[in-house]
Amino acid sequence: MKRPVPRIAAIHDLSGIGRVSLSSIFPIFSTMGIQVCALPTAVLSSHTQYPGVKLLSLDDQMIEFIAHWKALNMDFDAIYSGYLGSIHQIDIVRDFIDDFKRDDQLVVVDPVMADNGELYTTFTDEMVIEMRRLIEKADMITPNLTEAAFLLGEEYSDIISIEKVKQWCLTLAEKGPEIIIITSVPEENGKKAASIAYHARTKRFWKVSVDYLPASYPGTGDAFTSVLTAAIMQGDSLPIALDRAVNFISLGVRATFGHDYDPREGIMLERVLHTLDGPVQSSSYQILD
Ligand code: PXL
Repeated sequence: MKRPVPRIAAIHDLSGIGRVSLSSIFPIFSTMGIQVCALPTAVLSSHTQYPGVKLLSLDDQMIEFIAHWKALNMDFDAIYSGYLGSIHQIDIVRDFIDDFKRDDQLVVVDPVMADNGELYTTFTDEMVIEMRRLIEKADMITPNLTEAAFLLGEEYSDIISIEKVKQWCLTLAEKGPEIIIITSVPEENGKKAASIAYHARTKRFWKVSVDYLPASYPGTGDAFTSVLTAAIMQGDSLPIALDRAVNFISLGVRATFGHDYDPREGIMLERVLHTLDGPVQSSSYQILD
């Protein structure tokens, strides 16, 4: 029988400072009526864009926690992985997906590893190669433009045509995932930022664009994929879920921008979370041919 409250296994880090990973995943999924079961990959004093970060990677504990979940016969309506604390964890997550796989389940891999053309400080070229193996297991992946370039071994440039992004989506879909979403695609000389979605079964592309604001907040990718995934779990179509996710982030950036504030803390989620408590209000997606 269908659960009254659907449940997702979230394989992400817990960072004490800065709204990334589990700190934003919990409030977003809870507001959207979905229970989060957290499998922490690492505990950090802050996310990695602060200097002097202290990181505890939880490889051994993950293996023990997963064994406990198996003994409890846990099952999940969706699985969602993000920031991983070590290269070894990529194999742990691959095995987790195999062990907990169900036919009617959504497996989301956000290949968190890079932004603005550069790998995050804790990531190496070897992890990029392993991440290419992890996305094969996913139904849906949500790389930003930089991560898509790393996954494909392509050169990153912040000037890229929509045609080329569509081609990247097709190549990524050949690796296994049915849904590819590439975010942070600059348009109109950087005046707009687009997110492109491709659904391999129906061979359709969608795009949602918003005005670009000159600010960058860590964790927006985690919040984006959380809203997108929760909306799909609630029954939204892919383009409507994309629309909700893009517009939620845009609202969060606008609510934050203009405050005298350290951008490393992330968007002020608490000021906009309530807008997620209800069905879609407006929509602006375009179908690409
Ligand atoms: O949202 C990306 C992210 C997640 N987790 C940690 C990070 C970052 C980005 O900097 O450092 C620990």
